[in-house]
Amino acid sequence: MANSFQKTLVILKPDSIHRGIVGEILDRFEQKGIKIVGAKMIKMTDLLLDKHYAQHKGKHFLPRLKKFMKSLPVVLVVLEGLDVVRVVRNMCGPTDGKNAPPGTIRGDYGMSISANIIHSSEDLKAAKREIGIFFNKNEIFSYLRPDIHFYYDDGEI
Ligand code: 3AN
Repeated sequence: MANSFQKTLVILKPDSIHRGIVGEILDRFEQKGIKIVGAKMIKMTDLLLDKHYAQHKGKHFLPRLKKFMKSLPVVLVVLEGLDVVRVVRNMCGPTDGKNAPPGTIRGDYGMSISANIIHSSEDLKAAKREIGIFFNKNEIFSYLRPDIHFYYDDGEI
């Protein structure tokens, strides 16, 4: 596999669980040719959220966001693909569902800035950091999807 294949973290937030759209959202990634290489459901804790949202420390919305993120379990998924950090960010859309274009996950499913369905890592550095918060190395898998050749150009894989 080429070195430019990356991993990113998505978190399906409590509103995804409440609304029963976890499967639909994961289906979008699979249909795009992105591989699921790690997955688990957990209940968030203050410790995990303080690490994950370290860059938002002191922001006015953080206490409410943390309360929301602890309100139900979340589903954590590690995705793998070529340039996948950027591709997944684009698929999720801008933070506020009201401004997110149709066709993006936030644009298609939500109207909120705080309950906005899904988190995805902002860049490669964040992806590595965030995956390390939630996953041990032995919880991330390497396998071949036999259909992968249909999704990429020659020479990319
Ligand atoms: P994104 O998830 O689009 O990268 P960030 O990293 O700026 O957005 O914010 C992290 C999370 O904090 C968002 N997903 C959203 O749930 C929440 N958030 C961000 N800005 C606001 C805001 N102004 N009001 C309420 N919640 C916010």
